[in-house]
Amino acid sequence: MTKPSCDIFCAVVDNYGDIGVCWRLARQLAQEHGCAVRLWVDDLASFARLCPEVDARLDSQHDCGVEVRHWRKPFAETAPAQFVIEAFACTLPPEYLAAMARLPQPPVWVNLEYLSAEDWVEGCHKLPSPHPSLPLVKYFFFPGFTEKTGGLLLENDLFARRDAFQSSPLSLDGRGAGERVQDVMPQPPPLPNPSPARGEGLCADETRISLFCYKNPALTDLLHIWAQAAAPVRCLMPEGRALPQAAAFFGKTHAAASDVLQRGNLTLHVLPFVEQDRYDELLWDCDINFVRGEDSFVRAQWAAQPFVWHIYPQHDGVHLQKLRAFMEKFCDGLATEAARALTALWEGWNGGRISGEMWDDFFACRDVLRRHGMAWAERQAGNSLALNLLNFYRQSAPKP
Ligand code: TRH
Repeated sequence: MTKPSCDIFCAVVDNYGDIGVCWRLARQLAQEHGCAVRLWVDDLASFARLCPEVDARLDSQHDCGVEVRHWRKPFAETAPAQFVIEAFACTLPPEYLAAMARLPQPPVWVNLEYLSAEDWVEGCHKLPSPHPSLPLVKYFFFPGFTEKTGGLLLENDLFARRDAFQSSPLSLDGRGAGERVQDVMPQPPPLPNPSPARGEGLCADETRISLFCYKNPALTDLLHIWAQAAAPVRCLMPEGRALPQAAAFFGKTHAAASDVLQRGNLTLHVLPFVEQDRYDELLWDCDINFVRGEDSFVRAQWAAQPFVWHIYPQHDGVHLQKLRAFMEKFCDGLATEAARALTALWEGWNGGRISGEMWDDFFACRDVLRRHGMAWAERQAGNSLALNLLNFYRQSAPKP
């Protein structure tokens, strides 16, 4: 099998989705497919939040089999790789493009697009776009949820790790899964004794929910609903832009990692931003996950617990079309009542207003949603984005 050298270019626009996706892809191409991967990132400080091994001061370093390079302007002279992946139309450095064009056999060049469940994606996947002045062709590569798209990023061993994590009530060192996740917090949180591991101890009827979202007027509604819930709700919320709003609900002007806030039946733990693999564990350990953007949204699907998606908001409202396109695909084959409940809550959450009824209906369907989510994850797992990219390279590269 050909194992091309590969350059991935990532510009961090805002948030963590761009680098989150690129880092995941880079690791997979290197570790699972044996490619020599260079990942060019313009903002190493943001990268270091989800990969603490990254030293933001270094121009070049190696992590997880990937050569991480600081993408500086102007761009130092560099021999292009055989396979060039421009992430999310970040625009390659002109010096690098010129070097590509000078090669007798230019690299295979794709633009990795944002994920969307909309139908038009199938028609645009792999379309060529000739460069206006250089002898180069770029291809659009669309991740997606159908066989005619590029698929999704999924590590080979992820389901095995997830299942082992979820099925072992106690790890080798004798701690429950719940406690392992609590490790992400800098200090042990004041959890009720004995261990809060799922189904054990005092909190057998507690619902554990991770909450990763953008600023959202519906957040206050949601916290109210949980505070008044009949059974305890333990919410795990990473630090971020939505946190001040959550803090205000508890009468605080400020909250930070390791704070524990309490109101009614709701306990909210503020988590630090953790590295990517730990974030997966958090999703596996929760009964319900609120996720956002692109990468955490996909990870929640692999976690296969009921989840609520806060889509990245766009000014012109096109995100709502994307939201509905996904809901339509995801709800295919789901029992009518559960599909209705999911649609109502997701619409409300993304529309900035939710009611207790929306939450109760969704919550009541959680077992159906879990089974459906598991089947959905199994189906989607068959279409690997990393593998599809490599196959595209193999088909497109000049034959020796
Ligand atoms: O950070 P995001 O809002 O990123 C967004 C979206 O990708 C959006 O589509 C894009 O247009 C915009 O950026 C520019 O959400 P996302 O995609 O879920 O990325 C978050 C990443 O952070 C993901 O890889 C998971 C990771 N993460 C951690 O590693 N640790 C954590 O503690 C948390 C909460 C997330």
